[in-house]
Amino acid sequence: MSFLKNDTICAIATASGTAAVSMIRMSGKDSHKIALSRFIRKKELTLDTIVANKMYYGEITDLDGKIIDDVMLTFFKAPHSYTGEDSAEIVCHGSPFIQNKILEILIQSGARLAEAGEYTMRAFVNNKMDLTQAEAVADLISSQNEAEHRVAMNQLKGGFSKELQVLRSKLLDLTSLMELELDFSEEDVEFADRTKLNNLIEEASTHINKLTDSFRLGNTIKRGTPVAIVGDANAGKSTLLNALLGEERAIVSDIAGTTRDTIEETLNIGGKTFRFIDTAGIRETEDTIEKIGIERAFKKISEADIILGLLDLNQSSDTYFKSARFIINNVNLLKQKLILIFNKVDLNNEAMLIDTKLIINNLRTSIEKNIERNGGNMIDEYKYSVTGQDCHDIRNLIKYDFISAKNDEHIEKLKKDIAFYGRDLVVGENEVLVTNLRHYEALVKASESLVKVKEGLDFGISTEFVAQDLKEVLYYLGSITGEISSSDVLNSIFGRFCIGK
Ligand SMILES: Nc1nc2c(ncn2[C@@H]2O[C@H](COP(=O)(O)OP(=O)(O)OP(=O)(O)O)[C@@H](O)[C@H]2O)c(=O)[nH]1
Ligand SMILES: [Mg+2]
Repeated sequence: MSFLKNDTICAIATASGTAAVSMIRMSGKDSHKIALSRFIRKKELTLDTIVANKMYYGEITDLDGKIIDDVMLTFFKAPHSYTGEDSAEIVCHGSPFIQNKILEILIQSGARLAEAGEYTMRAFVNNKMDLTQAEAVADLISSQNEAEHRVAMNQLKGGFSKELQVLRSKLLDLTSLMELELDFSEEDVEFADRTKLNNLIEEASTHINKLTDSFRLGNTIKRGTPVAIVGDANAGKSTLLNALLGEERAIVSDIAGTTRDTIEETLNIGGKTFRFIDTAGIRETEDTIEKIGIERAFKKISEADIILGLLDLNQSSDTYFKSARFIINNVNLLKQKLILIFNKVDLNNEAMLIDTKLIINNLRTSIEKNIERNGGNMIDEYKYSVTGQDCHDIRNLIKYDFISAKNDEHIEKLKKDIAFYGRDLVVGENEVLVTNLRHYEALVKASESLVKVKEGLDFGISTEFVAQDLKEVLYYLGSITGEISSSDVLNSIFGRFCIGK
């Protein structure tokens, strides 16, 4: 897609198919002329008599003068339009034939079919919106629930851009303080007020961290609560994913190491959206590809809100308790929810009768250590509550389930536990959340550069170098709003839009 073209583009803006009415839009310097050339109404209309933002009723004709449809035509004058250019919108009857015919007529009269996202891209190029707002348009179109809609709307209204502006102005203060020092460096004076500098850095980094932290919730809203399915090879993880989804999504086999890459699927349980991630079984291996899969599994564990730790009852109890402890050692019980699932009850008649004392004895030390390690209070007595089928500890840190993934046994009960741990996603009126991976990554990079700035100052490194790191921070922030952007980035963003938007 070219970012400098100023020819006239056209597209059907409404969904494809038959509808009561449809809208065809045109944008670019010739859009008024082209629309007028095929439009007839009782009182003649010319380029000079057009009134912007007013709907005109009339007829559209083809190049031979044959009437195609009764339409409503609206003209917008630059810069007061979505794209910032002269543009026109034709509302016609929603037959696919009419829509396509009108489009064809516009193309025959000199317009060109728009590429995906080209309207919004033009809006961006003409400074009608920044990149975060342009991306919010795509989010808004695809939003499926209230929280998603709210976040996209806040972003579209410039909430996120404003946050970034505040951050930017803090950093610019910082830069000017430092540049002052650079100007005087010849005279070997330390001009800038170090306390003030440090305070500004502190403020900026708190601000950036607040935004990166919001990505966890933001991403959950956009893609569902992440639930990682982990455990030993052959524990039945892929079988469980299939059982949860009710379809044969992942490959299941009795060969250990079947799943190598992670598989993700979204599922709605009790009105909440979850994103299940099937991972490679964790085991010692020399296989390079499997190793990469296992590393990914660990990464997915750290990113998940809920962890389903799958234990294989077909193994000795020493083995599955060892696995359980291993899983506990790799999660943060104060931030993440863990469901330990004893699988393959069909092979183990005693399974449902596993003595809760046995579980406590085997896991208590690991659980207490986990809580301590993550800065929580020790629980004096790690107590269980077992009521009928429901087994969990009194603080609800871990729930326990006994299932047969293969035979679909007790899956509903497990789903209930998952739903229990799922968060209600509520977003405040003007709350700004980072939902976009591109923004998140840029913020993380900005934050890393800011750490370098701080270290540089602490270690008394020449201001010149520190200023360079500071420029990097500004660069990454600028890349979010699009002040600094490459055509590759822009193409990948706008390419994801539909045609007509
Ligand atoms: N009897 C019984 N077999 C099961 C159950 N769940 C899974 N299996 C079997 O266990 C074997 C391994 O299942 P998978 O789902 O591929 O296990 P996995 O954990 O995904 O294995 P990897 O991808 O290799 O890590 C298969 O032969 C399954 O049929 C169960 O509840 N009962
Ligand atoms: Mg598998």
